[in-house]
Amino acid sequence: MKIFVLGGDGFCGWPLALRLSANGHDVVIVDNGSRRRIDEDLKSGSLTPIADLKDRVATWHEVSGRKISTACINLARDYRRIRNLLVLERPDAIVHLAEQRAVPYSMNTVAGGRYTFSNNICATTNVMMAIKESGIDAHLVHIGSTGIYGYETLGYCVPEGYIRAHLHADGSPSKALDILHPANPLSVYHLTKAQDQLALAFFAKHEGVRVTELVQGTVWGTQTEENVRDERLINRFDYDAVYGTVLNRFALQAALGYPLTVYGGGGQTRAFIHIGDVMRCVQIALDNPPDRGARMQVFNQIAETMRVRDIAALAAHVWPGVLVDSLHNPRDEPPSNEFSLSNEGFRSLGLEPRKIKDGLLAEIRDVAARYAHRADRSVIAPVTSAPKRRTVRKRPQELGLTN
Ligand code: USQ
Repeated sequence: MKIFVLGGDGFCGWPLALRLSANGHDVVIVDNGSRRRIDEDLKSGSLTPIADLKDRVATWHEVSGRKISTACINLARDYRRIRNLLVLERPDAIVHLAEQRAVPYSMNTVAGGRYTFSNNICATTNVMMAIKESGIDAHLVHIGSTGIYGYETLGYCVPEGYIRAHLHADGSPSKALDILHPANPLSVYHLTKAQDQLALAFFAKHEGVRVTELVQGTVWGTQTEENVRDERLINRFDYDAVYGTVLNRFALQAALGYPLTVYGGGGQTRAFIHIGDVMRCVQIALDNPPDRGARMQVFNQIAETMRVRDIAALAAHVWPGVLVDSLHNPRDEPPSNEFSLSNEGFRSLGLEPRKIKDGLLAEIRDVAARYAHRADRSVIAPVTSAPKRRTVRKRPQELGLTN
């Protein structure tokens, strides 16, 4: 297949481009370098030394003999360029990861929120408009977020995309309908993912675009089989308080002897998936497109759910002696919640996702230890406008972090 990877220079996009190329697909990366520019603005960066995109694809050609093409296009602004590229290249599938993906970036400043909103919404809409106008029949695979379901305890296992609703109005008989599961976003970033979902459903239903929505949990890990083939192919590893996701942050903090930054009591339950399983899920989705005219297909792309403090407990096993800081939570989120989601769709198609306990922590432990000397400690503590509260520093056992 010819496959476009939109956002192919990013944390999930780069290993995905390599995996698809290794699997024999003809890959085109479309990326405008925005993630690297945000690093410069935030004065932070990847723990691992990431080569620029030109060198990355040249290295891949050198080690694999396979070619990946690139195009620098701002999808939110350069509608004509993406449309013309679709007309020229006529891809069979498009994987869309070209969105600003950090919750704190979308919430810490008005500028960050406005950028996230306009960039994400316009990019997704432009891609769908361009598929429609170019007349191609590309399968669009979009990466969503489990955060659209909200972080309040729902009391049931969240199904994949649709929920059977029994609607009552003005005393008339109830009507059963399959509707998109209600969205309850808590950040501007998640708001864009919720709005994307509605737009994707619209284009599937009314314009015949074949759409798969992958509702993805927090991704952890760094390297895949392809990234390890040469150090110049290494994936990025974010550990700063804006872009670093919780498990990768804990790994680097432990490697530095920095206390783990558990926000609040750590009762927040989130969905997680290892980056290797993200690769598998996207390949499965590409192999199983919906029919033209079918409603948007939705998979929950998760392996498991865990509380933040249970993740800290696991880290304490891997890095004995690590301390934990129970910090005032810089985020506006419920202090604790239960969260259960179905991942039956991918399981029924053969995915057996790996769990955090399955020994995979060794990979991030090794990457964190190897590149710890490059870490900038000043970007680890969260930036918050909330009044300063006392940090409680404890041994994991004192926070009930044993398992
Ligand atoms: N947290 C800590 N300490 C830290 C960092 C985070 O306790 O040092 C907590 C946060 O308060 C939050 C949880 O860990 O409750 C997860 O935070 P995160 O930064 O690892 O992930 P999140 O902000 O939820 O966003 C990430 C990705 C985003 C993706 C999302 C999936 O950046 O692109 O959509 O995970 S989901 O979690 O389902 O929203």
